[in-house]
Amino acid sequence: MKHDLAAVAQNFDMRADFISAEPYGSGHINDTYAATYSQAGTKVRYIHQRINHLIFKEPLLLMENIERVTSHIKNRLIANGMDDINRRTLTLVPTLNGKSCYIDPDGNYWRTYLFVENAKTYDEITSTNQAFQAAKAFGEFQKQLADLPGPRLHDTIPGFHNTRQRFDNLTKAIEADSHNRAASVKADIEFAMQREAMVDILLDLQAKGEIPEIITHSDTKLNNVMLDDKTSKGICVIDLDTVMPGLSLYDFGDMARTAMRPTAEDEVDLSKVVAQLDMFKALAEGYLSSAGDMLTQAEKDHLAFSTQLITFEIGLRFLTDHLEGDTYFKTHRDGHNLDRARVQFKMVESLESIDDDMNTIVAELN
Ligand code: ADP
Ligand code: GN1
Ligand code: MG
Repeated sequence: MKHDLAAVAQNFDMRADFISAEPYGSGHINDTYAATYSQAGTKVRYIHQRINHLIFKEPLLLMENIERVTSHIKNRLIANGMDDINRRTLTLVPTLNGKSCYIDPDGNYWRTYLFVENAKTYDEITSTNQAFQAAKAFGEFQKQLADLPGPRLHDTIPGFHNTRQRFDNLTKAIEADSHNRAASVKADIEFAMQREAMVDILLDLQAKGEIPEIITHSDTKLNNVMLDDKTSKGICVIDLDTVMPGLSLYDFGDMARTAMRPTAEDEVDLSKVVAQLDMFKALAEGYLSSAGDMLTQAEKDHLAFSTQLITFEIGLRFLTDHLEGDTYFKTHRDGHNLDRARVQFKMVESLESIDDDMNTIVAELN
């Protein structure tokens, strides 16, 4: 293990005895550990997480966002008389001096959450009901935050979903070609270049005031929502580092990117990467069932398009990282980011081929 979790744990107000910890989950950004404790003789788990501060450059501002967001959701749940509150939103465990995170001697930022038990995240979708429930939960999350009081949330990564900027970053990486990889990915680059027009569409609509800025999760991949083991419902939206102002369609598109794909994100057999229309229908139904009344007509009209755009955007990001020498996303093999980029691009192609069907589904639901 890269870190001494027993030492980290001592800095939090655990009121329990540390037993062990192990790396947990398959996130690409932070270092996540599941730790087991003994609490008056009973075994309980917690999540300790090291925030990747090379990516999130202002961890304290990020934590301020998370504190505001989780306490707002908690208050709403209480006001609505909900049960099981500590499983319905992330709950931070404070440090011994009452802070939301602990900075270790090496300058790492650590936080601790209650472990959401009896629920799981899924890297790959297994049923249309999962798609419905995940989308409903992410829609509810947007709704819960629609009346967040106080100042605008911090942009934890400025321009995170600015698709024009993401496209331009790829262009710069191709020009710099710092790892001499551009020649070997000519076809992938060409695929991206042919689709440049796509990247300005939502930004232009936003500039014209046709789609509003709201608070979004901004990283709505399927494994960022925990589905309850018993009911299969989306019990808890997690990974709140990127909760910030954005467009509702970023969240919808990113859910579809992962839930319409029948394979892993890094599948190497691209013939298996085919967008699943039935999953799109379930996602649209789930999302509209919770967030539908917040959406403008222009947002509804672009639900199908957003799936292509965000899938394309993440493809651009993986390809850029491949060209830049894999400095952003965690990789586990050579060419990992390229494999991931190719899966996204194959999905874009597949989504383009069913665009009419997707728009028909949305029209029927409205
Ligand atoms: P990353 O930003 O690296 O993706 P996440 O916050 O998504 O990190 O955490 C990684 C994984 O850890 C999640 O996909 C989930 O399976 C698990 N996880 C995170 N927080 C909790 C929690 N509070 N309770 C249970 N599991 C969690
Ligand atoms: C990262 O943190 P994680 O693994 O849930 C990334 C997302 C990408 C995703 C691709 C902060 O999500 O934007 O869509 O990988 N998060 C960040 O799988 O960059
Ligand atoms: Mg995650």
